Amino acid sequence: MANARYNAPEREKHWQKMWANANIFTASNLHKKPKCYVLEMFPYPSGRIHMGHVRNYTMGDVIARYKRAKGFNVLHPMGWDSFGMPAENAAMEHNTDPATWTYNNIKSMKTQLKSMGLALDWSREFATCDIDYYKHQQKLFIDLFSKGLAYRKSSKVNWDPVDNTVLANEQVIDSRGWRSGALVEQRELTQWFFKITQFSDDLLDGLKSLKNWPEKVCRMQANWIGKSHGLIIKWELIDSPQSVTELEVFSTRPETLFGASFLAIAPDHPLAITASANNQNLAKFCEKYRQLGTSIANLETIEKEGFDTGIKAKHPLEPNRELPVYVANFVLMHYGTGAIFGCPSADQRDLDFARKYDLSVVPIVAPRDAAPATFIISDKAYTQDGVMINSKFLNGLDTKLAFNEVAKKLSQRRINGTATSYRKTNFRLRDWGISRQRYWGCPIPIIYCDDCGAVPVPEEDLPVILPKDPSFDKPGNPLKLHPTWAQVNCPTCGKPARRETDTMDTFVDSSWYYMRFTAPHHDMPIDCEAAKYWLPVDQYIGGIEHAILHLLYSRFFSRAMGVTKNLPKDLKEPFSALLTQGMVVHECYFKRTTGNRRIWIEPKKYVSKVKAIIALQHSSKQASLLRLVIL
Ligand code: HQ5
Ligand code: ZN
Repeated sequence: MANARYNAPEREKHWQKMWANANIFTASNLHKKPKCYVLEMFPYPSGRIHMGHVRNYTMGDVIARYKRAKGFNVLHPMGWDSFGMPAENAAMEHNTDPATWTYNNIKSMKTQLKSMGLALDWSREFATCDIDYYKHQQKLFIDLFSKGLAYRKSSKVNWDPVDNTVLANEQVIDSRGWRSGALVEQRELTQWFFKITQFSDDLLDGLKSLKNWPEKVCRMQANWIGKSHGLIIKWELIDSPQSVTELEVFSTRPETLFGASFLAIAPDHPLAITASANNQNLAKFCEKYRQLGTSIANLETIEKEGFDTGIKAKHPLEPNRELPVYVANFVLMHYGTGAIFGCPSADQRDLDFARKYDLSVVPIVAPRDAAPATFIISDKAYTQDGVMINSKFLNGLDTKLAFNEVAKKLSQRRINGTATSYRKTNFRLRDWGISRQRYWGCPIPIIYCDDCGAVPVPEEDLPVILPKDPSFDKPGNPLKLHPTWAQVNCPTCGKPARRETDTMDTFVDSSWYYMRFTAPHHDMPIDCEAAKYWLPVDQYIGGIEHAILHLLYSRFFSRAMGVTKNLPKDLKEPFSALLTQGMVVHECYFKRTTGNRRIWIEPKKYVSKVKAIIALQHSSKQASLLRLVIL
């Protein structure tokens, strides 16, 4: 009946049933046809499918169907990124347990996705909180540990005092926890790290081969890795405490040396600590900024503060000039050597600092088309390349050339017979801290013994399973508070020992799920044959919000798993083509409750009241409601 209306609910159901019965979307690992692996970023099971998911998964569906029609053997799987804080918060709010909440959400979201009739191979479905998934992740962790790619160190972390957990720098917004809204503190904690920096160069080089990635994403990753070439320059100190006679400074722009007017060191630099010993005010200053901490992200915006240590440094190229040494809040200990020389005319941060503390500003680089004699710097530093001025033997040279000239000159310089400068490559990328003080994550399979130290759980004792009866009554990590879960005997000596109670960052779960889809029921994490057949993913689709972390962590995992031999070495790049759709967003509102926790308000509850809420926000002294626009 050509004129009958298409009865969508009925016909869709009919065809979905036909497809399911014929298993037409089930991919075979043994096929002569050329393969095509289409994947969209798998969802957090937050409760309901969002319009953003619909958009994302429709795009993949169109490609998967097209490729199938073109005769490809198509793999188009779906699963659930199901560990993480939302489940724990929901458990606390609604008095359920995270597993029940999560699996219920998965059930209803799966029904929603199914009703869309997506061409998905549901036989490969898994959730990262399935024991059968995370047990393999524990094996991967132990393999990484045995190769030195997972290690423990003490470090300063962002601590959210409301959610009682560590936050990544990216999760700190305006000094507050992204979820709780609480003011973040700095704490020193021993944590597990993945050694992503071992691959800094390779991760950067690999970007060149990603011809079908958006240029923007490659650029963002390159900036994140932040490779820079510079010079380490030793400065002789005068009036310095005790035996400290020199200070090593890293600079990517040593050609600006003649414009230097001060040196600055980080509040936790060893020299700052030594100098604090007999200077109480300095000690107080350092302590304040050690506590507050500074992440790379908010360097640009913080008010620059410094403290003059009274120590002086001899200019390496002008022995008669002495520069003051400050402790400054914008210098980071973990970047370069934790010490910089400030050249105000060529760096905005240094200029702000110099204006505040009345230090000299000498222009040393001028734009190529400027008249050097009249070129001045007022409130804006000239940070670009150009022609050297006021710089003795460098005058008239291009900045790039001047870099080499300075390097040459300094390399001839000696203090007490030793070289005083050398070239150095520096990276901005840091190792990946994966410890989270939370229940709903993959347990880190380590046992601490007083005699044997950190011992990996023997493979035959895996998996380390989460206890089924977590209590969220008290703040803190339910695994740590659990009466028996952590008690265990040392696998090496048999004495009573304790389990690691931290769990892994959920980004670990999503760093290898696309590999697991190639053989989701295999008894090892990866079936290398299946991986060789299906990988890399031919088309990956997901939100731009994952341009850096998830996509970089995945590229790290494929490399690290090559080292541990869990994956063939030549599968270094997991996604050969990438499409980053924008996210579907709208304004959303949070309510601040007692305990400073933020609670999301459902749109239907405020749509008619939006004006009132904004008004309340402006007038209320307690600012009980705040408005957030998620970009
Ligand atoms: C969108 C929205 C919401 C979502 N589980 C992670 C995740 O982002 C992905 C992992 C690989 C790390 C898009 C989003 C992403 C996909 C799944 N989305 N608009 N999960 N409002 O559930 O476009 O960009 O948040 O590609 O849906 O999103 S997720
Ligand atoms: Zn022991």
